[in-house]
Amino acid sequence: MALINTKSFKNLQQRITSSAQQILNRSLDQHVNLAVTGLSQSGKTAFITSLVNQLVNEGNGKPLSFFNVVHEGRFIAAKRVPQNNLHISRFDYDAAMKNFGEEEPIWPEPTKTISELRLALRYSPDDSLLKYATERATLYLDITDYPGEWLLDLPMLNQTFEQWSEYMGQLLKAEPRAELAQEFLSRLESIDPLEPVNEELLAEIANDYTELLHKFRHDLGLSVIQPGRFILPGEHQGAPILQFVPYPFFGNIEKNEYQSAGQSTFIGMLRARYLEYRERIVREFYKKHFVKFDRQIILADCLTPLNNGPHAFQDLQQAITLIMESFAYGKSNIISRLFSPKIDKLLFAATKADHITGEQHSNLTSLLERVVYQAKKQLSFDAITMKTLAIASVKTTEQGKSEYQGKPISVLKGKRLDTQKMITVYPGAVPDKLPTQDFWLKRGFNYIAFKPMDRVGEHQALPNIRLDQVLQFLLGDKLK
Ligand SMILES: Nc1nc2c(ncn2[C@@H]2O[C@H](COP(=O)(O)OP(=O)(O)OP(=O)(O)O)[C@@H](O)[C@H]2O)c(=O)[nH]1
Ligand SMILES: [Mg+2]
Repeated sequence: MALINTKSFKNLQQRITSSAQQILNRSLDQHVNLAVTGLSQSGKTAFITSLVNQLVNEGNGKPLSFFNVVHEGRFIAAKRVPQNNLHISRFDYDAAMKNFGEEEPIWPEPTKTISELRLALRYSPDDSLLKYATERATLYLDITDYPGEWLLDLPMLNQTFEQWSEYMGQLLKAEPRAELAQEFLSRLESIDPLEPVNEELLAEIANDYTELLHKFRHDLGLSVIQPGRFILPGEHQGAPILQFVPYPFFGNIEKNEYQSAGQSTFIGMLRARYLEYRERIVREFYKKHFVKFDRQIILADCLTPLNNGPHAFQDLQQAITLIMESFAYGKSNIISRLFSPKIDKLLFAATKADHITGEQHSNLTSLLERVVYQAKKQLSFDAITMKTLAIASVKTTEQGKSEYQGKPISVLKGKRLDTQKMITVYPGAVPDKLPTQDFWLKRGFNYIAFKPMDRVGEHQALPNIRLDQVLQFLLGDKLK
């Protein structure tokens, strides 16, 4: 029998303990895929930048009081680590922070496609079982930024070209779109659908339609834009897969003529491209990205549509209903039938809450809740926890008191985005329910856009409203 001396036995014992510890640590490492979305300009880039900034600086200056792992002193550190998916663009945190660090801070540039960033969060587990097993654990957090417009396309997976065209036709022929769409629709109707397809004409018509969608979004402030990739094409810019349009004149063709029309005809080519778009772009996004998300935050700017009037606000409501179909995991819902998504927590955040005074925040939250509630009534949401918050990723205003007609009122002080001048204003009240006609007639509000006030360095935390509550809802249970 071989004898082991005491020293080498102790060494062996230490080695076994430390590798057991390593195995345990490894098995304790967790991973969360957090997806951030919202329509263009809803505040995605500002949000992700601020969220990462709060974590790497631990809310420096203004502690993250509602984020338990920090509040309880168990948070060790967060750092950026190389992302997993090398084929996806990197979220440009440094560029955004550089903007906030300029002498005259500016907002980050608009972004047009999907991007990703990975953080490693080190913390001490609180759970009694884990606490004795290891002193530290790591949560890997993958954050994905993608345009909310891409989710507007989900219903297309369930629609034939005819059905989709009919739905688009209803939108295009009704106000507020009808006036702008008139010329496009007349040109489209003048084309014989069974004539041989002319690629150049098709590209032109698709271009007209894309321009129209941009006008709906930017001139009228509308939100329901389909196909979503037409205004945010990502890597498909200029590709023929984006060159088709809805054809809302099926009354002009015999059913059997349409069915037998081949790809060499105008209508046949529209149908073929629609199907290609549906399968290659819409379905691919859900299969490749969406099914991997664990948690989702949907950002909604409710204030700009309120400024833009009743049509814009109703359109935002409709867009949110369409977006929510992607999270309706009841058995009969399209998303559950086609994919197996695993998102278990969904946060709706009304952004830019620093554009209104503090006592209006609860109204903004209730307003968004009402919008979401409309969609909830129509769909079934099993096994998904939802919450609604009013937030500001980067707080740009200070609140003060003033007097109006002998009564004290709250006011905001900040630098206007357009004139860059300091102003003190009362922007008005936010409705706590879906706005009535009376609300629109009175128009007692004007929400003004502000620019970031003070420069914020790389190692400072960006001022914000309720990002600690966002973190607690989305990650709190993973950091116990
Ligand atoms: N006051 C204030 N304005 C904000 C805040 N977040 C975003 N904004 C404003 O909203 C604009 C759009 O913000 P982004 O973060 O770029 O929005 P986005 O959703 O990434 O926009 P796209 O990349 O174009 O889709 C900014 O340029 C700001 O003017 C905020 O927390 N407070
Ligand atoms: Mg962006």
